[in-house]
Amino acid sequence: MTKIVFITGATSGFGEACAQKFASQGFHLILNGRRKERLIKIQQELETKFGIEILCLPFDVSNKSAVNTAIETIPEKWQSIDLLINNAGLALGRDFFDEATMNDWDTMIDTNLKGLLYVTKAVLPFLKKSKHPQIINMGSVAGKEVYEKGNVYCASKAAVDTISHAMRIDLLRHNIKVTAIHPGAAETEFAEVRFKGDKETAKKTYDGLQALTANDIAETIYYCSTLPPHVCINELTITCTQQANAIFFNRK
Ligand code: NDP
Ligand code: 8X3
Repeated sequence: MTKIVFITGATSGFGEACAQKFASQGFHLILNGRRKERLIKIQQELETKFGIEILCLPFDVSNKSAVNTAIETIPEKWQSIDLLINNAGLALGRDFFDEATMNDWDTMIDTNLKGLLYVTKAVLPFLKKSKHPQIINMGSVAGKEVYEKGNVYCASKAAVDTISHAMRIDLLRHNIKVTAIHPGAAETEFAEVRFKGDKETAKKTYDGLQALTANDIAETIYYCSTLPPHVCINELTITCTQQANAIFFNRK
């Protein structure tokens, strides 16, 4: 088989855009997300359009045994994974530290950090067999600067930043590239999830901004993963022109 890319959180936003981009370039895909029906729809669309093959692996990345079972039982022909994109993640709530809920905190830490660790650990035995293995972790500008009411989401993404550096160092001896991508505001389902279905509040996130799109991120990830074998982008921060970092915006 040609190259295989494993994408977590592929049912919408950055993950789905990456699936589109890599499929259009002839890669085979393993797609994860909890919403199985969306995965199947994407699979049917991309297999028909681009003549590539897709394996759907619907599981919750924060469920350690579900992660291990799904990945350990990947059919042999799908085991030669070259690129893992750890993208699944979310923010839940935008509340002061003293007013935020413990459940939201647990879900963010379990998904954004522990989920990334579980998936990576399970996929690594396959990645190590690739000639040119790479892991791309989805961080955020929220992991670079803390903003008001960002508390645990920011902390979870700061942890992704740190663990990406750690992986780069510890996996160096296996010649595995590790790249952390830190995007600023991008218009996906992210804000709607954060504000728990409140579309009006979600929309305000992007008021007066020409925000990044999911395609901007997919193009960037594709670039980072198709460089010559001796070149590794260790981390990359990307924002729209109207955003300087997690705090400073020039909204019109
Ligand atoms: P979306 O909400 O559009 O996509 C999130 C994806 O993650 C979905 O496919 C969702 O699938 C999946 N996901 C969430 N929880 C789980 C879980 N427990 N197990 C498996 N999959 C899960 O948001 P984005 O595309 O914007 O977000 C993708 C990543 O980018 C996240 O890590 C986010 O923190 C990060 N990010 C987003 C930014 C933005 O402004 N949009 C900026 C910086 C970083 P399903 O619900 O089907 O499980
Ligand atoms: C998503 C970007 O600024 O909303 O990670 O936290 S932000």
